[in-house]
This record gives sequence, C-alpha cells and structure tokens, in this order.
Amino acid sequence: MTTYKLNNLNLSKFEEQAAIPKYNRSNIKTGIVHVGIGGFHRAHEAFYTDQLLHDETVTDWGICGVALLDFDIKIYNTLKEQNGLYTLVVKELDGSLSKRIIGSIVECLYAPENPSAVIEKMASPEVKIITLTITEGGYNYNEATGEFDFDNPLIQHDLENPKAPKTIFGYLTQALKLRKENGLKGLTVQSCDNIQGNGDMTKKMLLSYIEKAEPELVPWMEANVSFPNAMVDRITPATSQADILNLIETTGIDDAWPVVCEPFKQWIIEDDFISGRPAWEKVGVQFVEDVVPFEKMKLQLLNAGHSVLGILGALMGYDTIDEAANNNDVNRFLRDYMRQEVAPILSDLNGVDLEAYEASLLERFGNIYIKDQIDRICSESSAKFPIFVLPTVNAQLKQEGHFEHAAFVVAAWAIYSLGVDETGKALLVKDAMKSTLKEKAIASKNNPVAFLEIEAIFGALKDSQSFVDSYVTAYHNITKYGVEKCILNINGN
Ligand code: CS2
Repeated sequence: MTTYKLNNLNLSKFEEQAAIPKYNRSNIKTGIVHVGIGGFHRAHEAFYTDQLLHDETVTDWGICGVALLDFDIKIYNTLKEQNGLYTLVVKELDGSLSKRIIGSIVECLYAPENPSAVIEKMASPEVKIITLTITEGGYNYNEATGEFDFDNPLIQHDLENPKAPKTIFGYLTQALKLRKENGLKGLTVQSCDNIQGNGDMTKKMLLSYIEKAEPELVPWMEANVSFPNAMVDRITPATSQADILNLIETTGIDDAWPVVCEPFKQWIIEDDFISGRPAWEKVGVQFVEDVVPFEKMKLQLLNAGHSVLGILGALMGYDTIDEAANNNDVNRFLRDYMRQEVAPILSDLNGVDLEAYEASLLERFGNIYIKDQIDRICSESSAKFPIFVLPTVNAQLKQEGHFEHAAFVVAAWAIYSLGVDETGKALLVKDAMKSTLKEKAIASKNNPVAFLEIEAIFGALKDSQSFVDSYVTAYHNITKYGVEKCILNINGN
C-alpha cells in the first residue's frame, strides 16, 4: 500500500481509510488554549471539539495546543510537522478499529522555546478558555499541608523569572495580568485532570500563587476568571510502536503519533464559562449544576480500580490491565472493594445506577484489545493514591466501616516500591517521589509503618491504629504468601 505522511496536503488521500475533518480548518479561529497535548487530551477534548467543528456555523473554537515541559518537544515537533493533525484509533469492543483524523488542533506552541508566545496567545482576545491536562501532580498541592507547595524549585524559578516561567502557574499569572492590562475580558480556566473538585483545586492553587507573585491581580482574577469542575473519562493507553505500524500497514496513513483509546467516553462539566463556551452538549458532553458526586464516583471507582489492578497486577507479573482484570481472583477482589468499601461512601448520585456503573467498569478493564499498560497506571502513584484511594479509606475510617481491601493495596504498593515483582523481574517505577518511596519501602521491610510515614502522601494515616493493623497484616501476608494466595483468602475461597 502506498503510504503518505499525515499533513494538510495529503489529508484528502485518506478519505477512504479514515473519517477526516470535513470543515475548512483554515477558517477556524483559536478559542481554546490547551496545555498538555498528550494522548488523553487528543482522545477526549480535541475529539469532542473536532466533532463539533463539523457544524459549519462553529468557527470560533479551534484549539492551540501548548507543550509545556522540555520533554514534550517530541509531541510538539510531530504535531507541527503534521499541521496539528493526528489519527484517533478507537479499539472497539469486537476488536475492530475505527479511525478518525482529528483536525481541531489548529495551532501548536512549545513553551520552553518561546514563553512569551504562549503568554500572548493565552492573553489574545479570541481566546475564551484555557484547558489543562497537566496530570494530578501538576497542581503543586501538598497533601500534608493542604496548601500550595512553594518549596518546589520550579515555582521558585517562576517567582524569580516571571517573564519566562516553567510552570502553569507562572504562565496563567502572566497571561491574566496581560489581559487585565489590555482591558480584555476574563476567561475560563478549565481543568481536565482526575482530581476531586478539579476546578476548585485549580482556583485555590492559582490564587495562592498569584497572592505571592502578583497580589494586585487577585481581585481581577476573582471577578473575571471562572473554574468549572468537571469529570473526564476515556481510557487512553500509551501509543505503542505496534499501533503506529499497524496504522501505516492497514491504511497507508504515516502518522508519527496516533492516539489509541477505548470506545467509551464521558465528560460532565459544571456550566460556568465566564466568556462563553463551545456547544459541546451537541456532541454528547453533559452540563450539570453539581459535578462533585460524578467526579467522586469516577475517581474512586474507575481510577482507584485502575490502581488496584495496576499495583496487584504488577506484583503478580502482569503487563497489561486486562490481564489482571481477567484473573478471576483479582476481579473478585476489585468487585468487593468497589461494593464494600467505595459504594457505601458515594452519595447524591441522582439517577445513576451504581451497580451498572461498576459492571461497566469491569467490562472496560477487561477489554482485551485495549492493552492498557500496567506501567502507565502505576506511574506517579504518589500523586494518584491520595486522590483515588485514600479518600475512600478516610471516609470509611470516619464511619468505622470497611477498608481491608484498600489497606491491602497500600501494602502491595509499599512492596511494589522496592522495584521487583513476585517473579523476580524488575519493575519500572516512574514517580516524582521515586527515591522517597524506595527509601521508605526499604525501611518497611523491618517496620512496614515506615511507608505510611510519607506525610505528603498519607497525611496522618499512620496514626490510625485500625488502618495500621490491617495494613501491617497485609504487608506481612503478601511478603510471606504472595498476592494471589492472599486475595484468595480475602475473597473467602
Ligand atoms: C488512569 C487514568 O492514570 C491513571 O491511573 O486511571 O489515566 C484513566 O485511564 C483515565 O482517567 C480514564 O478516564
């Protein structure tokens, strides 16, 4: 098959192999600046927006994708060469692949190379929304203090070099300042990360930074910037070399970085957009008054479920989430965790059938075509556990309820942090707190509570005797018998 590089020039050649943008991309203005152009954004917001742009009356909501970090150079270069185009490959439940070339990213910027271009773009009159996927860790929140972490060297850098920032907080501050100076309207800053109250969190963290960096900007920000909370969902594994080759071989589309994802998608947002928004509801986005219950449900069932499968699966020697989910004992363990520990602390889910939701999660996790990498799921667990798993534990502790499964997973994580699985294979621990995790994991061999002493993750959990008892028992059991035997026992077989 003849292959062609994916770019504007060749776009029409792919019409038979994939759905392609039918709108005139050169007419689309940039209404959204998005920071963090990894797989998730491209499978989710950029996909929804591409769908909407097919309505020819919509011309104001193109996306400018910003690569914020040094190592984002690769995705920036790829998108630049491909004129912002990429292929979204949906791995359907029957194993077939649906391919769609997405056209909604109409511009790209690489922040480390040209910080002022990013600030100016965010401050340009046509931009009404800045959306973020900067990962859970990107919000610079310290779990132990509940506050913004000013000790972060990058934050120190931004305070000292306001015109050439490195963090999102430095950029947003400068952009808002410029908007104010230019007499422009405010805008919406919208988080698309997996954080409980992600809009509230963004506001709180940004406000802390601005209070220190540009205190006179605070009242303007309070009056002119909105921060809607949102629940985002679509499982998007890292793209593998096989995905890239398979796309070329089956379609001739030479795309250096396609995105692969599951068919399911969901986006529930609070309708609080101070300068307007795209009519995303036309393409399946739900707008609600209070998204908090939905966020809780997703974070504590789906994301926590991922962490359960990831950490247990990693120790057991599995590589992908579906392998762990299709092990009957692990599956039963996860089901019981969801039923006995998470479901009782979820409330206000007006009209949501929780059992059906749990069943759909088990089906999504078990999808053998997705091949979501356990390494991806376990990466940055130090930022994930406090949001995904520990809120359930804390809520259960308050009502003297169940947390045995959660304590077991935390113990498994302590053992995982030693960096070797139960078959003796090295684990790829990728975590901003890797060295602390390892140090505490080693200390835990003699005294398992050492792991819980990482206050920035666990807060005061080590002072809760009933949790500690359950955790220590699990720790010793896993070390002695291995994960599989332990969960058989917990499952009551
Ligand atoms: C995952 C999420 O990062 C993780 O640990 O749980 O990336 C998950 O796949 C998405 O939130 C799905 O919407």
